[in-house]
Amino acid sequence: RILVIGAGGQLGSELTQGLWNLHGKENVIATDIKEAQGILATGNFEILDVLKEKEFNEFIRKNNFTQIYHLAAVLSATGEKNPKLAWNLNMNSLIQVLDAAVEYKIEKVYWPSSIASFGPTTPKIKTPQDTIMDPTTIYGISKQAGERWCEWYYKNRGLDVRSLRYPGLIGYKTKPGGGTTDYAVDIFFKALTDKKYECFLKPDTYLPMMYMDDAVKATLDLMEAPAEKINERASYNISAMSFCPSEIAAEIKKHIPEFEITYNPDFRQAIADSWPRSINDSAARIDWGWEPDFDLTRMTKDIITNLPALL
Ligand code: VAH
Repeated sequence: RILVIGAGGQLGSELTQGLWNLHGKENVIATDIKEAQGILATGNFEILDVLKEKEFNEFIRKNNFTQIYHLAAVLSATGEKNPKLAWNLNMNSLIQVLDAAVEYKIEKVYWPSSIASFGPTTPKIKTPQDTIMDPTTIYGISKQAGERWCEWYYKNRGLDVRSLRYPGLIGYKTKPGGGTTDYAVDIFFKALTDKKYECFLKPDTYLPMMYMDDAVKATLDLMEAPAEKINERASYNISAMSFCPSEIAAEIKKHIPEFEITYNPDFRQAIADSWPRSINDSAARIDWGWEPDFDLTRMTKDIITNLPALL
């Protein structure tokens, strides 16, 4: 039985569906702090607040889970406005999940890290798997610290916990979730409804990105790989493409010629400028066969084709 914490979020809602396909709907319990929306409501769903330690541990004890996917977090931009909330949710909930996983002998745990673990002095082009990490956001600090906690629990408690440093994730099935890379999600909603978008980043702000379908595939491939193939127990670099706002706008204009983008950078520009431009994910490709399916052209076509039905 599989537990998903934070199933209602941008990644959670699509990863849950990937887990249904892989393990069967009846074997997945999706949870979040508020009622399920849309397709999530068609599966096993429960209200669960990971920060309520007693109830959480009781829930784990009585459900004999074999895997836990801990996705609940506050993202970078929101975290800068609520630093204490971000640290408490992102950090304390992870430690609690790791502890419960050891106590109740959970076979495998998944926890997402992020390119936000990197900072301004990290090499920006083809950022290496092992390199300087000086994150400048509370979210990034919680991801960098979380990676160290995961490695510690693997080495000192024998817990099979696995992690990916996601780039910006782009999915159209949920609204943007307070991330700095979420301009690349919002731009599609605005292109289809208003045919224009005011971007909060500069036109040439390159960031590593990945379509949600590839993020789900990577996560399931990582979790299904034999333990002996997993050589990174902090978190794996992973990416599919890098692009900037002017490039994704040009790609959208191929489908919606009258689409117009304007630029009005805000506090999120400094966050984006502290992150890598591109990622070296050769370790993931070598260790467990990572290979993305979607580039900017294919992703844009897929979203422009499928999003209208949801609007
Ligand atoms: C954010 N989407 O923008 C997340 C992600 C690399 C970015 O961590 O905060």
